[in-house]
Amino acid sequence: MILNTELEYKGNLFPSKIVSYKKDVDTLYFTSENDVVLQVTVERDSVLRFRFTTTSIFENDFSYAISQYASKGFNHLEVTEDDENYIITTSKLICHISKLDMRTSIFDAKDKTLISQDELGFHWEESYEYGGNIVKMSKSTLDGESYYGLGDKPVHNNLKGKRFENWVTDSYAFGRDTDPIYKTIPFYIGLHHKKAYGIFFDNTFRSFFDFCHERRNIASFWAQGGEMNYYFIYGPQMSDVVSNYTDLTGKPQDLPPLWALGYHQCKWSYYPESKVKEVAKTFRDLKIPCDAIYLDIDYMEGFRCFTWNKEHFPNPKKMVKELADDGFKTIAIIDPGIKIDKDYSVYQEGLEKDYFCKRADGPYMKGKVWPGECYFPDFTNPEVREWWADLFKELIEDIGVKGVWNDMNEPAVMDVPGKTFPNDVRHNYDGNNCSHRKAHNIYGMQMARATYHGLKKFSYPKRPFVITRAAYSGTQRYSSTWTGDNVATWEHLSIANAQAQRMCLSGFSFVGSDIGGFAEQPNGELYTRWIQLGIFHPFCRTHSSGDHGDQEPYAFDSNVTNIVRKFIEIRYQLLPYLYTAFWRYAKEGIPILKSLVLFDQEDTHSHYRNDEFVFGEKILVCPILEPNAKGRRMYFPTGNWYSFWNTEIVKGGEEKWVDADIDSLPIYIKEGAIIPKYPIQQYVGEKVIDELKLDVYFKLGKEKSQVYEDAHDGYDYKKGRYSLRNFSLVGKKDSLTIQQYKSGKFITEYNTFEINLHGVPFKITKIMVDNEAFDMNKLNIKENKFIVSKEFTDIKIMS
Ligand code: MIG
Repeated sequence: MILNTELEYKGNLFPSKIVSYKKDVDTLYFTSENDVVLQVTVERDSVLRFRFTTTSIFENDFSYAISQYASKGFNHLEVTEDDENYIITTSKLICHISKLDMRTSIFDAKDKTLISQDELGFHWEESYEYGGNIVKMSKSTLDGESYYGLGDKPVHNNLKGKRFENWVTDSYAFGRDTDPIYKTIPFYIGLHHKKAYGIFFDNTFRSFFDFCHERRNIASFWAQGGEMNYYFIYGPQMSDVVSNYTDLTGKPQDLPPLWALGYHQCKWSYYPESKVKEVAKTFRDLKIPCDAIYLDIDYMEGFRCFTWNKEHFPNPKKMVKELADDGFKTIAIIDPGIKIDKDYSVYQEGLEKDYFCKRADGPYMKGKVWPGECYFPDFTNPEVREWWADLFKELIEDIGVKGVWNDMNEPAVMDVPGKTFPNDVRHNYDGNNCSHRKAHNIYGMQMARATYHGLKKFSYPKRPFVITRAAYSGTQRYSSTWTGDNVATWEHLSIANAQAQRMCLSGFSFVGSDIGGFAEQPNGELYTRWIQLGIFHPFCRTHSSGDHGDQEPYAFDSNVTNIVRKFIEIRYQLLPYLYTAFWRYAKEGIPILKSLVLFDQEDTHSHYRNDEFVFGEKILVCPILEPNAKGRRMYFPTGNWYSFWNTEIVKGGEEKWVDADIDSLPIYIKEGAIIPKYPIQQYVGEKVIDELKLDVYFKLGKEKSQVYEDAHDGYDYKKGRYSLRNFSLVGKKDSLTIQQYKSGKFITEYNTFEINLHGVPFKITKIMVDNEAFDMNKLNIKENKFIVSKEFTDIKIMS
């Protein structure tokens, strides 16, 4: 027997001195004496990619995360050298690469300050067990540096002092600090001296991040295989870091249909058909707005995907149609496990076509999930993805289901250690055959991708809607997501708040939690507080496990129902505002929720704030996270903020007590904002929008607002059929001017705006609309309201 202890115990290895350097347009190659090659690609002036090999040859360059639409190109690139370093200069960055050991330092090109510096830099350990390397990177923490990001980690906003693992995991009833959980988003943001940068470690193996946990002034990351391959993304604004990361890994490829931003009702499970209809009817009877209802696993025949239990759902097409007639979109769950059953066509086909995952030596990957023993499609095979997409034909095109919910796609396997596939399972990985060690973290993402393509194809000309539990960086291109199996506790309400903010900071804004908690049962108060937060999450759905009782807005007492209704109504009124925020996210990668640190990184108070966030551009929200609260203390960012409820003005830059009894929530509007509102509807499209309300909040000074609209579904908006209104507001002591500049070819149904002025500090005596005097008899003086044509370009309100 050969005991290769020499190989096993070599320990950390490092690049030695650089012996050659080569430049190929935007890519530079540095080779060390011991055959390490560092490849630096200038993606943009503010984005550099670093890639290392230790064998002088790189692997095939393939990534599921990077979007084909990622922006490329830079204004300036210059490579120079001095005695110690190669020096790469772009218009935004200066990067030093040490000739001695390949360690890098990155500086702001403008003011030459240090942004990021390798400590040990790249190093590796050979993997005795699997071959290849455990690849590692360590960087020095700079003075006062904080860390953010990493997807769905259920922890405090600021990651400093903690260590994390990335391995997509089914985590029923996870808790604060449980790690890892459902998602792998190996992207973090560093912030120091008011400057932010990001690092995206695009490696799908099990990976780790340590932020000053192991060693006090060191941030490090490593993975159990693959390449050291990371992107450095400079701000200095954090919002630019996030938008550049999102540009790199992709924005949603389509806007969601507007109904998907409405309220969704879910349960494990609503069945039979009569139950589904009863729930839908109760919503309508009680006038609680709702756009979508979900069918969890029990709609299927023995949990076989793409089948129906005919006893409980004798005529799914009819049911789906009747629900649709009442404004409900039906969403159905589809899991990855395909039941081993020789009479089941999906199983037969998968077998015949050789589409199921196999173990290293050839047998199928067999695992137990809800249907019993299953095989699992290899979604990393492009042919399998196409097949999978086509399986949706009947469900979507014929039956009329409007959205698909992908669950258990970590992939989750029951009753086995690790709760997932063993490491040796083989994957196609788009022609880069590999084991599950490499494919695990992207398996769920590729399932969501295939599902998305199916929906896109069969929903046409409508837009697809997909929701997934598992995700890797880039999944936001295809799908929305939820935070998995949480619990009905106050602590989980605060976790949901942190997770939604963190996901938004991590490029994935279409996110929400199971409102009220999935496991266990909330009391009316907790449910109410959760709805109050949930209406401000981009994805807004109540979901719970059936074992724990009812969890509809009407399942508590009538007081709860009334408050919950009031808040869901607020969401429906704010739909044009949320849709505009979504459009900005899809276009520019600007997160829909902004943690205070992202909203105002200059203000160091914001660096450790957890609870408050800005919804869209102008609405500050602070959830109530404790029982029996009559209010709470919250931090107001700099500037003046109007109470949403009574337009009282609060001066920011400090922490203050705010009242918020059970029927209220701290919601504040940034001064100068123009907030668009639709009427309350029971579902999107219930009413013709015959007027757009604009809530205008006076400010001494200037402020810009936008309203984006289109047909709310379909693809015409991609051909220019959208309506974008840019408003600019200028307030002075004795006047207020609002100007509108409109672009896009879409013609909104309404012809007028109802303008509601808030906080105007003078008595209005005269209004000019496009240089003509407005009939003052038409001004509602008590409420400072009036109606104008939607075509106006200039309104001047005077004392
Ligand atoms: O093993 O489909 O997170 O939302 O209701 C549980 C049943 C499987 C887990 C999901 C949850 C869903 C449930 N699923």
